[in-house]
Amino acid sequence: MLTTAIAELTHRVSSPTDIFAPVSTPAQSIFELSLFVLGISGAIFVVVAGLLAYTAIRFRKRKSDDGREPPQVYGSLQVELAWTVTPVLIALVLLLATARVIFKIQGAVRPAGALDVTVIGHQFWWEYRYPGLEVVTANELHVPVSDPAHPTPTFLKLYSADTDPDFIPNHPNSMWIEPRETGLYLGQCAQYCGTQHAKMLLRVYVQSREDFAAWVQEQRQTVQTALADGTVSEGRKIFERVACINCHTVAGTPANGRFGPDLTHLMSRETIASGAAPNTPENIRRWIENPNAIKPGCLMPPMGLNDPQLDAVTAYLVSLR
Ligand code: HEC
Ligand SMILES: [Cu+2]
Repeated sequence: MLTTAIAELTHRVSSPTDIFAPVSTPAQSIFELSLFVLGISGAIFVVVAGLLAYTAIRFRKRKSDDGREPPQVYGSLQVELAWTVTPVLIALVLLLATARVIFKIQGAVRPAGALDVTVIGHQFWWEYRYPGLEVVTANELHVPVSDPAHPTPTFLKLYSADTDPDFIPNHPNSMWIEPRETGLYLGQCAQYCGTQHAKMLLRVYVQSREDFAAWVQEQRQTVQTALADGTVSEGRKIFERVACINCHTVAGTPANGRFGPDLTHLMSRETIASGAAPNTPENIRRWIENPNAIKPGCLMPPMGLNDPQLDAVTAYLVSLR
């Protein structure tokens, strides 16, 4: 009751990354737990701070004090038992409540409609691979909304492409989400991974089941580049000649690099470079000319293309829908 009221209230004024407005089942359980913990620690704070304030005022130094020390009390079994047993009991309650939520989330049964996504954290962008669906994309994760009658949660396997000391390389972590409201949700890289860590946004698009199916359909189509267009085919030639293909994949072409984002359906994304810039032809051109101008320290080098080459490569990339 109380938690829904608080969620309701904060939802109206929420930022896209508001921890007080959960819309996914595990997030809701964690939110309820955090309110419980906050409640208990808040009560302890009020009691302790209240006693402290009372004591400081009630027993303050007065003119009438005779300067004698108050009676000193050593080794009271009752007092010592009370201040040992009470905190132990409180800590035990918090521990059990937390363990319950952890086991509930980790032990969730996987319904038949669950979706799998492999998430790979690169410096400084996200790779998403949908193993069952043959879809690969970057930075913008699309998942279906889950309806409690036919749950379609998303199970994520998380890998790190680099050797982040907090992550064991090649040892996947896993988590699941079950969003109940469509919309765009923003996330932030949570492990400091280098210069461009701050510009490593992740965007989660929660879509209705039909919209998600349509998106998957689109992503599975092979690209039809308008090769009849002179500039586009010229751009493709340059793209395949100047090492872009060592780092980028465009399905159905010789480009099969995995170091940078998959560009097969580049134009289906709203942003480039992990949310660092809106995905417009001007920004793509600016990006290829000098990635560091948009994202200083990112791991794509400027490729030294001249103006006509930049125009041609941009025309080719813009044709990748
Ligand atoms: C050394 C590897 C490398 C080469 C060569 C390279 N790129 Fe990249 N590219 C990257 C990396 C890494 C990123 C991701 C940067 C980030 O977001 O931090 C990227 C990002 C991009 C993006 C943005 C994609 C998105 O969805 O965010 C475009 C477009 C792009 N590269 C085009 C090109 C073109 C065109 C060339 C050739 C002229 C090229 N790249 C050459 C590594 C490379
Ligand atoms: Cu980071």
